[in-house]
Amino acid sequence: TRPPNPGDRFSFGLWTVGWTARDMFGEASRPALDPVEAVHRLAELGAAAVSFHDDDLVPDDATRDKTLAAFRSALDDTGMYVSTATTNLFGHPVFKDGAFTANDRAVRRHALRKTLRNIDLAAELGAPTYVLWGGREGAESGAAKDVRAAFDRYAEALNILTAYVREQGYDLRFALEPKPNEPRGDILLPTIGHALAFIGSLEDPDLVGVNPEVGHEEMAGLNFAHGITQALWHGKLFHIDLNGQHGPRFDQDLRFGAGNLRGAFWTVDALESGGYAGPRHFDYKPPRTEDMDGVWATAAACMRNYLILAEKAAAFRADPEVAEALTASRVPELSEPTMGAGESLESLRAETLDVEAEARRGMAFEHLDQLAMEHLLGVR
Ligand code: 3MF
Ligand code: MG
Ligand code: MG
Ligand code: MG
Repeated sequence: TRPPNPGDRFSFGLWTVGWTARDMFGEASRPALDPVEAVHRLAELGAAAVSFHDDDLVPDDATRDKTLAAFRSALDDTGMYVSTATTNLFGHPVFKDGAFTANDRAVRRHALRKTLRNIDLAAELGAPTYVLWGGREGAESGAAKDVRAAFDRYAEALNILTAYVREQGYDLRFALEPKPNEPRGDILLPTIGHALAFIGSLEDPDLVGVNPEVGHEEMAGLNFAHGITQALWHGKLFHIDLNGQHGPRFDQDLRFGAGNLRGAFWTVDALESGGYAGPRHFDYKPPRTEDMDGVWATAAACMRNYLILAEKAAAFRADPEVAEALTASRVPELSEPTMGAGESLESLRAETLDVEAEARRGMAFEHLDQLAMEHLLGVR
């Protein structure tokens, strides 16, 4: 497999390689990482872009201008760009009951202020997408959140933000990132499907899409490749968070390809053959066991695993035996309209099907899946 290059459009959150590995039970196991160093190291590894939360890059007003100047030079020196920006609306305890849906109106207004400010920075830095992960928008108990009112406020916030972007003439779209739980017991917009339905009720739905994360859907036991394919079908896959997860448990944020490897194979297949044109963005956490060498090893591995899987998926799609197996499984037939041009309901009603004979016919999916497995295992 060839090394990654900027044409692959790989992107990393500053908070991924920069995670100091402080967790629920333990202190940080790694030192803080300067965003400038992150940009240089990721560029050397073949990445094209970075993304950031306001607080990852400019946590402190006193040093804001200096930090931004250094960050811009790092981008200029390396040719890296900013693929997305987002707001940290979860770290500070002021957001303990949420941001756009906090019960406390003053907190909601603070969250909007913080977001508007970072949208200006995102636009200045040329980010095409602004991600909104509502990590604290949720509850631990039933009566604590008036869920209908919360959706009113969530939509109100999105309507304000989309109107602002239109007014300013920014070339920026929003991507909502669903997650079922963690850090809240239950988070609003828990899955891709919930987010897509919500977007349909906004005032400016064209400006809003989704940023699904592998691990988040898999935490809910869902099929990620199916989820992103539905998002693509709706024209709503604006961005993606790639990582790894071992089934429904805490958010593991493993490097891409770790955890559910077969899911990763179908994810890459869905992206590569589904017309996704955005950045291949990694949102993962190098495990707490790793030192900085281990961090860079995981970053390189995310990209390498993607490229390996893209090769495997392409080989699977190009294999003549696979083409035969797909036909035997009648997969291409699903692309034919059920009612063809000129066919009437009358002709449909006039037809009969030998249901017993049809029912006896196998679908041969297992053979097809075995071919995929053998491509993935490298024996074909
Ligand atoms: C949490 C996440 C977030 C979001 C980020 C927005 C810290 O599980 O996935 O990462 O991705 O806030 O992009
Ligand atoms: Mg996540
Ligand atoms: Mg995660
Ligand atoms: Mg994420």
